Amino acid sequence: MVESAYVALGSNLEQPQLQLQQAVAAINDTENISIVACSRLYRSDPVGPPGQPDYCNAVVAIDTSLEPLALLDALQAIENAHGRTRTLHWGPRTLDLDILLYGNWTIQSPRLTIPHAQMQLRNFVLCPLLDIAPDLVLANGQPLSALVEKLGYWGLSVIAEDYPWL
Ligand code: ROI
Repeated sequence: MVESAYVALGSNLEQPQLQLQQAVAAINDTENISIVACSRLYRSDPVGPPGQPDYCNAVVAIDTSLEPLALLDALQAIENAHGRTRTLHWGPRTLDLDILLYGNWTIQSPRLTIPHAQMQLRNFVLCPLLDIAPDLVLANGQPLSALVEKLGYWGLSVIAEDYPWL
């Protein structure tokens, strides 16, 4: 059974744009995952502790036959390969890969919450998501476009319309 899912990418260390380009390629190279669409690439003001570098953010749509926890394992393996360590809460990171949506599934487990718990509050997630899912309606019945209108593009700028995967 193939599901469509959305994955958010974020990085603010060690050449963030390159991290994201390599991550998209790594996701697509993973068995049982293929990239269907990529958002534009954004620079974003950091949310969280001050004094961190700006972030690079994007969202990709994937098709996958992996179950949610297997997908999480695969994405965490890519994060780890990019030198991700989990230290400071909301601190800087080389690569963050978050599952936003997995089909129409709702999951509340210790390792995974779907839809992603904070996605509705974060324009650095919703604005790229809107690029590739303009007609998406969230589980609570709110159209994504209305949420983006409410949050705005504050603190965000587009740095690439499209980009080669590396
Ligand atoms: N801030 C921005 N702008 N982009 C992110 O991807 C991001 N990720 C995080 C925290 C630390 C909350 N801040 C962020 O995990």
